[in-house]
Amino acid sequence: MPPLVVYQNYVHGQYVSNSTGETFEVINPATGQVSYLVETADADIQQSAMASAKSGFAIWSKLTPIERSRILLKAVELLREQNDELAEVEVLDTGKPWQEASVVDVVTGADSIEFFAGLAPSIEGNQQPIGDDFYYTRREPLGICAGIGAWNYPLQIACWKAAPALACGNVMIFKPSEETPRGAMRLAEVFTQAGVPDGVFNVLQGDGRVGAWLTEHEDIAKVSFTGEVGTGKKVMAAAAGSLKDVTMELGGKSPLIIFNDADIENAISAAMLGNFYTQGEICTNGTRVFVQKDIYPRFIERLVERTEQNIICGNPMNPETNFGALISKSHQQKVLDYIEIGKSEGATLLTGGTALQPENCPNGYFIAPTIFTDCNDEMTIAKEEIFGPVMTVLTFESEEEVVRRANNTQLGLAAGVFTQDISRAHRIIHQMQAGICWINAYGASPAEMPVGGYKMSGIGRENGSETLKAYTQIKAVYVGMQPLDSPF
Ligand code: TXE
Repeated sequence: MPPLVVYQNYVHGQYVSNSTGETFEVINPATGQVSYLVETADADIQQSAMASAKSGFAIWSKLTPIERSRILLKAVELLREQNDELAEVEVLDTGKPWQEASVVDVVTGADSIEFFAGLAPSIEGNQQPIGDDFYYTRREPLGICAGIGAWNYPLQIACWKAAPALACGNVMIFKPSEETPRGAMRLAEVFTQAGVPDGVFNVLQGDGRVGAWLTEHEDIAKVSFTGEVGTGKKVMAAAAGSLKDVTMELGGKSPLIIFNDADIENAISAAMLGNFYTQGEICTNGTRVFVQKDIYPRFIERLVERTEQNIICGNPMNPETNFGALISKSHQQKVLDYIEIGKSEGATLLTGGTALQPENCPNGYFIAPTIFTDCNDEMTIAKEEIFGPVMTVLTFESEEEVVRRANNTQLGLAAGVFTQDISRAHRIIHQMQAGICWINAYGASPAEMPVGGYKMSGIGRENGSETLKAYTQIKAVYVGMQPLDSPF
């Protein structure tokens, strides 16, 4: 058995070794085998990353926006050139199918960097005459930003946080999830190859302790966090100590509403995408599927048919596979526990409900695509984020009823509606207490579109021109053109 590769922290344009020798294992979810080790960012690494970020900021923030844009666009070119290699890294770290990673993960990361690189030169202030005097404003960078990532889209999340931050002249120290360390490392390498100065994008490895150090550090101006609601609360509480700005991209339990007049095959595609794509590990998933009474029998019949016929679970690197492994054994168990709760609370298990052991990946963390019906809003599987391939189907009769029930949650990340009645589509969506909505679609999240949650699902946005403002601060400058008028 060859010795395991040991990856390190990326500081000031290179990999650096820690002093403690502390490492942690990373497991390939599809095989259950340890893929490699990673050195934890110990105190020495943390200090050097902060010093490196300061020196990187001194250079990067002095470039003109168009100079930053050029370098970031070079990084976009490199990401696209390395698409397949980077997609494989994501498959081996996350267990998601190659079929997805090769067309979504790197592409959507590169697109976000391209989008904000294009906006960078448009950052400008205002000027207004005040009599003979005048004032003007400057949009200035914040300084050192921290990015903290979740494990479901490692490279994409790192790109979505770095893109607006760097475009505005900030620098970033990024900590990926300890489950999926490599995507962010590869992004750091690409940034260096593209000419991003050392210290502008450092990557620290480790668990919540490294994340907490970043969140509490007084030299961090802003924290952008992606993860569970519970963790988000901890991050925000820690950030309060030094009054940091925060962006929070948290969990959801989003409604997908299907009316009687919906295109049934399209609606079923949305329900399956919104529960089984990335084996259900997507925060915006439409996991509460509300189906109007008349269409319900036909919807359920076709949904089960397509679920049992069209989902190919197995080795994620096999291009035929469209349904991969969950991130870890403990997460697999957590999802299986939710399935048991669903059964014990009286829901009907229509299909799935068990762990799977595909022939080509017998030791991976797989769960069959699972559908529950005869559900009610009080059930645990209708209220809590499961973050796995478990669909909860509910029925409704009227618009008023479904709007009330869909909104009856502290979460508010996403919502979807399927109907051919265009007025009803907008009427329903305008009443949804959610930040990311789809009409006769589900899941698409282009760089141009701002995404983020209402209520407990988050604060702030990622992507979209809105997000640029979150990475600059406004300085107002008043200019006196006359001798100062003073009573003293
Ligand atoms: O989150 P965790 P996970 C959500 C998704 C689900 C969760 C899954 O809905 O709820 O993310 O990701 C670090 N101080 N989204 O399990 O456990 C930890 O090391 C600072 C929403 O990874 O919260 C990891 O890097 N950091 C999203 C990160 O926090 C801490 C899209 C997240 O860990 C910390 C994708 C602490 N005290 C997933 N404790 C969206 N809305 O767009 C842990 N961490």
